Amino acid sequence: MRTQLAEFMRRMEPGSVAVIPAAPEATRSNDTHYRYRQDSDFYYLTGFDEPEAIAFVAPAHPERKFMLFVRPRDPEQETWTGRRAGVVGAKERHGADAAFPVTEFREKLAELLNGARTVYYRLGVHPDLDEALIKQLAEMRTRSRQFTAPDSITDPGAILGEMRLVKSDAEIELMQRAADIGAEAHVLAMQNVRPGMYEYEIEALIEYHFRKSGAAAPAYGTICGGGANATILHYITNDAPLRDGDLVLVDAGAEYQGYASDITRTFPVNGRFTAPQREIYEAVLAAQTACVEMVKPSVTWDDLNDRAARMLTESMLRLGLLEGDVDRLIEEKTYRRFFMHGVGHFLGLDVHDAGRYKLDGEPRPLDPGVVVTVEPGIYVAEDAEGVPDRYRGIGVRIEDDVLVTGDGHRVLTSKVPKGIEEIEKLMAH
Ligand SMILES: [Mn+2]
Repeated sequence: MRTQLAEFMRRMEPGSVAVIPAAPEATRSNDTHYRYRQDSDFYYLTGFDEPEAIAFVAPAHPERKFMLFVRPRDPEQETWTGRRAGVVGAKERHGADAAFPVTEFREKLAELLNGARTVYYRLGVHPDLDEALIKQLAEMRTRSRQFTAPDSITDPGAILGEMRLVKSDAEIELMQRAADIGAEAHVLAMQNVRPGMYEYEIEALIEYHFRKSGAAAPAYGTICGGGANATILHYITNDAPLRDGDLVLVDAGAEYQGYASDITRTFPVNGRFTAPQREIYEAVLAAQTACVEMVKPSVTWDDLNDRAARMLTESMLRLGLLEGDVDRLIEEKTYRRFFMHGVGHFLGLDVHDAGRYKLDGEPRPLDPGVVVTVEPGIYVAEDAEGVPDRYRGIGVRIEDDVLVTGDGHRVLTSKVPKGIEEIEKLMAH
């Protein structure tokens, strides 16, 4: 049995069962679908990558602790849409104690739930299954001489989130690979960008490297914003020409065997930073480097956010973007005019990964095995009022992926440079 599944069973309440469905296929338009992406919790527990599957987990059952309901083998369908493991494959290759066609799930549901005190199931994601489960529970309660219905439906996210948050050595290896592929792609972008190219050419170059390296896909929509487009946080249109004298902000990461990297670099289209670009860049780099250096066990998100906010506010004052008293500007979060997002997030199977940012309302200390992004930025809109002209339309973000280790941290994305001299040197060749 997969270690993740065994650990999940260990953490489930006594006398409970779990229903964990696969992600549905997503329609792109009419009868075409997006490339299939498995639900992260389902994938984490089962490693099974097909749609229309349901895992049923029953730790107290003597033989059938892990059941998979799957699409059955169907030679005609498989000719159209691809190979299926089927019920035999689910048992032989995916470790299920028992497997059935997914069409039999609902008729078996009463028998499966009978006697369990709690059923772990995430409501609100699969409306059809929500309805089937709730109806089944109601029916079992009316037939109480025959069935004992579970008392509660509990979200499995609390258990799974905490498990997913702390990465095993095997997961860290996959994340390092995702980070390497991502970092190499950013290096390629720096080496190949030229004035007159379009943003989508950089996007294509990066995603070409992802796929060529065996990554399933970008882990999120690749952001490639030249000039003032860099000041739009989730700019993914990527259709403008890159101009001589502008910066380009690239936020792109690969998904490798389910795990994400998330990297941002900002560099000059022509290979040389201008003085105003350099001033903003140095301010962001100083905050980013300081925050990365802080990452170690017991540090909290509040510590990191406070440090970034203070350093960036001091720089904004020095550059004339803000005026006033530094403590007051921080307290009133005035810096949010130019730094409007948090300093980072958890990273893993999801780009914004599972796991709680606060525990009992208190800022959570980071634990060894957690992977975070550190990504401060400064964004000065083209039409920003009351700012020096020289900074208008400049957006800079620098983002690395950082593993918390036993006594400090390891930067997973160090293969791509971020110092001004290193970037200019790389781009000069
Ligand atoms: Mn990020």
